[in-house]
Formats: sequence, structure tokens, C-alpha cells
Amino acid sequence: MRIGMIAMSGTRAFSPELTKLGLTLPGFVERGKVIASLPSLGLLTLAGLTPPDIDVEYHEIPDLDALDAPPTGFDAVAISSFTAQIGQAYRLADQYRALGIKVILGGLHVSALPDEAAPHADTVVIGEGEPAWPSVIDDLRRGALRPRYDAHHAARLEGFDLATAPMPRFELLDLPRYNRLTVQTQRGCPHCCEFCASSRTIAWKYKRKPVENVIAEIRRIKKLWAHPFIELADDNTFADKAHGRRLAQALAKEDIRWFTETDVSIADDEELLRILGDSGCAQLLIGFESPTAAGLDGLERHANWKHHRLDRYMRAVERIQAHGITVNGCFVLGLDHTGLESFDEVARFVRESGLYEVQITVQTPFPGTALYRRLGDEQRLLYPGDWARYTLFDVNFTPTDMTTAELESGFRDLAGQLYSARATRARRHPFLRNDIRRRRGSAGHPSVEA
Ligand code: B12
Repeated sequence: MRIGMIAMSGTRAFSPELTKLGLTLPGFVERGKVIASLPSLGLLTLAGLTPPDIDVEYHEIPDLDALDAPPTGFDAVAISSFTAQIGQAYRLADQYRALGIKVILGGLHVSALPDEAAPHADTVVIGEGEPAWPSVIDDLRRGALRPRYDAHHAARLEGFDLATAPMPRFELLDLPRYNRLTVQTQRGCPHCCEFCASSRTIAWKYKRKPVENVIAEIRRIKKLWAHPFIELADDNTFADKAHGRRLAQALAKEDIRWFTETDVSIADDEELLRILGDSGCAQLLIGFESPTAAGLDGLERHANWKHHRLDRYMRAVERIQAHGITVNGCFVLGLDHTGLESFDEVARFVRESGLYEVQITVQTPFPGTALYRRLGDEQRLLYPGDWARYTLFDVNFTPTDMTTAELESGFRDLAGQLYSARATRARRHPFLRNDIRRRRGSAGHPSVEA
């Protein structure tokens, strides 16, 4: 039996103006090139759970319309896609089914809207893939695939334990095509931000992978690629400080460069920052979301956590970067109760904080999120179902304190300002002169931009 693992792997913006702008702004182009070559860790993980007598091939489709013919010769295909490319994933699924190839669909979008996906698939997997995959394979072999496998249900009963997570099959990749590989050290997040569309939407309980397993994955990668750059595909790597310290200590011994996402509370833990400073950590991506109380109020739904942290934002950037770790600060435009002033407020925070890097996105109500449900109830979704617009850069809802057109043009202008060659150089200049490079040099790590 032969299974094709097909990753819909494009990065995109729907609006032609945004695409054009993205292609011309130096800061944007650089990050775009880096992330555009990440593989699907979800599919590599499922490949790792597939019995060895089944042939598995891994393929990526960045744009179905640019492809003459999809890869074929399989008994079944497992297709993974996020929201923005799901329309292409459904079209591809229809093509495979027309050829008599069984189609298995799963992932974040399909888990949120299984009824939408079902007409395009022989089977739909809801939730984390690992608990469902062995039954999918057994049933596939017997020619008795069920229309649906609900891992949400299974996870609620038994709870999928990351200590039992399989080794992803990195060896399926055509490695020279990638500039970094991903490893997941945990799933979910203890916070509950209204817009969060990451693995929290399928892993309701925050859970960590044992550090030994993470290191085993990194060593497997190092067998294939001596000095890899690793991106941790986590929602919030250092939410649990004790686990985070153990992880950072272990990573420090691996002589790798790495990047991850976490929350601002990492700045409270001097000990952890010290370990990170010498661990090969190139950059931390932190969701500040907004530099104002109006933007943050109510955004984290458990304890209004981000709102309470606002007065420590500036100091946090300074403390983290003082340890030789650059910060990529993320801001969301179009949050409720923020108006035209928000564009300047973000620009000012970026300037005054000394952030090395910045990422701006438009608030996006991805299906499966609390934001999607609320904006739906408030009749504020502009293009429900038109998923190609769900890119984080295109506006899909009616904002509260400006018009849709104002959000679109304000976002474009802010991107133009922040990612111009001049602004990008100005942000990076202090780090080129100062200690970040020196520290890296003395730690013996190769110099790779995050
Ligand atoms: C790596 C990554 C990418 C890579 C993706 C490589 C790939 N093909 O998977 C690249 C750079 C290409 C990418 C692109 C984009 N990304 Co991205 N990306 C991530 C990131 C950082 C990690 C994802 C990851 O590896 N998770 C770990 C794996 C193990 O989890 P998983 O994929 O969910 O898989 C599990 C289950 O979902 C399930 N599963 C998944 N697929 C399948 C398939 C089958 C058949 C089965 C049975 C099960 C199954 O089993 C897996 C194991 O449990 C996340 C943020 C984060 N911190 O998580 C954002 C994230 C996934 N990206 C996001 C977005 C918005 C985008 C872009 C739209 C950005 C843009 N404007 O271009 C594009 C969209 C691409 C598309 N195809 O639609 C959003 C997705 C929200 C959503 N619901 O769509 C996220 C959550 C970030 C965010 N800000 O919210 N991204």
C-alpha cells in the first residue's frame, strides 16, 4: 500500500495590493523567504505513526493552480491544509477521488468545520491526528474507512499524551529545499486569547512533550543535517517556566540555532533568560497584540492576562534583548475598540521599545475560534466561507472603531513604514554593532538571521 502525504504549503495574501507590497518590502520579503519553506510537521508526524510496510511519500503543493498535475500513484492521500488554502485542498481532494484514490482530510480547519470538508473526502479526522491515525490505517487496509474519526472525543476520554508522540519522519523531506525544520515541544497554551487559531483549537489541555523526546527529535534531524536551524512549532514554549528551563538547558547542549514563540512573562525569569542567552536561541516571537489598554482589554479570556501585563511591555523587550536574544514583537490591527490612532501607537511602540523585529497582522476570525463565533453572532463577518481571504493580512470583518477601508489602508501604510529598508535597517543597527553578534560569535554558533 502507498500513501501520499500532501501538504498545502503556500503563504499568501488575497488582496493584489498586499501581495505587491509584500513582494517589495525588504523586511517582509526576508521573513517570507524564511517561513515559506517550512514542512508540514503534522504530516511528518503521521508518517512516523504509519507501519513500515506501507510506502509513504511526502509532497508539498504551494499553489494547485501552478501545478500541471498532482503527484499520483497512491492508494490513499492524507491532505493537510490551514484555512487560507482549504479551497485548493478540497479541489485537489475531488481530483484524487475522481481517480479512485481514497482521500483523508484533517488539520485545524477541517477539525473546525468537518461538515464542510466531508463532501470532499472519504474520511475526515477531527482534532489531533495521532489518536485517530492507527484506526484510520487499519480501516483503510480492510477497505472499511469510516466517514469520520473524532479524536476530540477520544482525547477527552483518554487524553493524548505527548510522551507517546511518534518520531516525525524528517527523512521523507528533500532537505536542501528547507532553511529550517520544525519540532514541537508542547501543544496548546494556558492562556485563552479570543483570536487564537493555533493548536489550542484542537488540544484543549495545555501539554508538554518530555524534554528527552524533544532532544531525540533534534538529534534525528542532526543525523540528516549537521547544523540545523530549528523552529519550535509551539503556541507558547515558555509558559511553564520550570519545564522551559529544563528545555533551554538541554537545547543549549545541542549546538543548534533555534527560534520560538512565547509570551511576555519570560522577561520575569532572569535565570531562564540567562540560559537562553547561551542556548543558540536566535529570536523569540512574542504576541504583544496591542500597545494600548483599549486593544488588550478582554482579549485574553481567562484572566485578562495581556491587559494586566501592558505596563511591563517596554521593560520586557529591554530585558530579553539585553540577554542577546532578539525579540520579534507581534501586533494585531483592527482589534475591537481600537481606531485610527492604533496604527501610530504600534509604530511608536516599535520605535521606542527598540524591538529588533516586528510582525503586524489583521485580526482574523479563523473558524474554530471564539472570535469567529462572536463576530458571527454580531453579524460582523464579511466573507464567511471565502477562506482564501483568511490570510492574517486581509480584512474579513467589520471593525468597531474604523471602517473596513480605513483598516485596510491603515494596515498597508503601517506595513510600508515598518518594513521599509530604512526602518528595517534602523531596527537592526544597534544589534549589528553591539553584543548580540558578539555573544553569538563567542558561543561558536553560525550567524544566521532569524
Ligand atoms: C509551520 C507553520 C506554517 C507552514 C506550514 C507548513 C505546513 N504545510 O504545515 C507555512 C510557512 C507554509 C505556513 C503557512 C501559512 N500559515 Co502557518 N503556521 C505554522 C505554525 C508556526 C506551526 C504549525 C505546525 O507545524 N504545528 C504542529 C503540527 C504537529 O500540528 P498540525 O499541523 O495542526 O497537525 C496536527 C493536527 O492538526 C492533525 N493534522 C494536520 N493535518 C492533518 C491531515 C490529516 C489527513 C490528518 C488525519 C490529521 C492532520 O494531526 C497533526 C498531529 O496532531 C503555526 C503556528 C503555531 N505555533 O502552531 C502557524 C499557523 C498554522 N499558520 C497560520 C496561517 C494563517 C498561515 C498562512 C495563511 C499565512 C499566510 N498569510 O500565508 C499560511 C497558510 C498556508 C495554507 N496552506 O493554508 C495560522 C493558521 C490558522 C488557520 N486555522 O488557518 C497558524 C495557526 C498561526 C496563527 N497565527 O494563527 N504556516
